[in-house]
Amino acid sequence: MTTSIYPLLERVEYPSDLKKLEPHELIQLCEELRNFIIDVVSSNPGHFGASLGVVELTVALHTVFSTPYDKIIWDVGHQAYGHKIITGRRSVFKSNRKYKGISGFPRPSESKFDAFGVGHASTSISAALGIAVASQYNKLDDRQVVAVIGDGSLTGGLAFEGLNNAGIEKTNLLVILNDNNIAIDPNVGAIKEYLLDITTSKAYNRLRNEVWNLLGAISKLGPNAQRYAQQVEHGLKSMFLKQSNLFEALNFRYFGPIDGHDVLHMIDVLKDLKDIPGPKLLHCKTKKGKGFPQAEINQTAFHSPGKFDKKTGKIIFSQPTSSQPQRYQDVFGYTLLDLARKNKKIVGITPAMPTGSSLKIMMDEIPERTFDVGIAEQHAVTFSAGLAIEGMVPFCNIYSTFMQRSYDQIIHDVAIQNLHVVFCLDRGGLV
Ligand SMILES: Cc1ncc(C[n+]2csc(CCOP(=O)(O)OP(=O)(O)O)c2C)c(N)n1
Repeated sequence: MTTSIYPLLERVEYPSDLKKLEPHELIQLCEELRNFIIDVVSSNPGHFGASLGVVELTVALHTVFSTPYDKIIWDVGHQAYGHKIITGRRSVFKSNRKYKGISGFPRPSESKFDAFGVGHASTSISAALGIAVASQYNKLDDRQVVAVIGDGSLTGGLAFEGLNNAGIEKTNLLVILNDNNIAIDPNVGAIKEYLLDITTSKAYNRLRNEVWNLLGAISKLGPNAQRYAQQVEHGLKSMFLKQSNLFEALNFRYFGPIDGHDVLHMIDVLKDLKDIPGPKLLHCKTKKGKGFPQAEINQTAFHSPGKFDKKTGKIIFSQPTSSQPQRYQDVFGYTLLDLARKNKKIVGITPAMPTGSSLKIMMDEIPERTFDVGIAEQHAVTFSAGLAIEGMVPFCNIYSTFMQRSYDQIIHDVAIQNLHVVFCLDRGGLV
């Protein structure tokens, strides 16, 4: 008789099966789910580190919420492999990203558990808000709607347009901030520093813990006491936190930061949050690549590593060999560096893709003339226009598919003003 290496995972076809598991089994399930992802993605390449980082979050969400009635919207969707595996697609997961196989991203046409089609960053909050408002209109008042967004995707303006709107809508939207302090390359910008500040601020966390404990203690006394506790908590937070917390200032109730790898604690917290009305944000700290040492250390390479040896972590064929032609992006990167050495007005701009676009080659040698502006293609183009109008020569490098975000900026801010911005598009193939 052979024993399975995934005894619990094989019992979980759908999220309803999670609800039958004991707490210690949920912990083991997370380990099996993680190993299953490592096993399959090492030989059938795809996104990797992001899914490992949200294993516990995925299990906690599907344990607490009643999907597909409740809606989980994954931002970008490159982290949703665990979600796919425990929502009926374990047996076909080996066909991930293959011809006639399943998609590497959530697709509503593929599964009713995929609440929204994704791929481009920063859409989750707007989409979730739309779903929440429509659900309210359709009298589905008990439906829970959750957006899961990474700290990288939060740098996109669209995410803030969503937060700004959600803060005045009376829906019970829950935004989960999956904060791992990295996008593909290290995350950039003031928001990143802000998130680090609130994670490490002792005074802030003491207040947060006191409020949270108070809420927990009183809520055990019954529904009226719980409502009272929520008012107290809200009052306290309004008083102390509104001016010091970005999300509170946007009318969100901010919870956390919590350990996004403690599945049982997350289940408790999510259960509590279910009963708290209005827009809420739960700040979870996670590690990208969690559980696979090489992916934890080299997070950029293991974002989407291609094939790798699951025992040694060695990436197979990640670099071109001498017999292979140089990669398009490297020709671009070295050529730009060459030009920039000769012309001091040249600057390089990338929206969060320094490694992917090889702008990193110039960044390493001339950091003062290269700008990673975050996942913000619209801003990248208009920022370039501003540089150009002052006589700089911006090389604005954007993957072709993400350039779609900036059409208006290309026309309105660059072309009509006849500004000298050099656009460099790559990944223009058939995907
Ligand atoms: C509009 C857009 N620009 C760029 C990308 C490429 N991209 C895919 S994932 C990613 C990083 C996302 O970072 P984060 O949201 O923090 O998630 P993590 O991978 O860290 O879990 C980027 C830049 C994209 N998907 N969409």
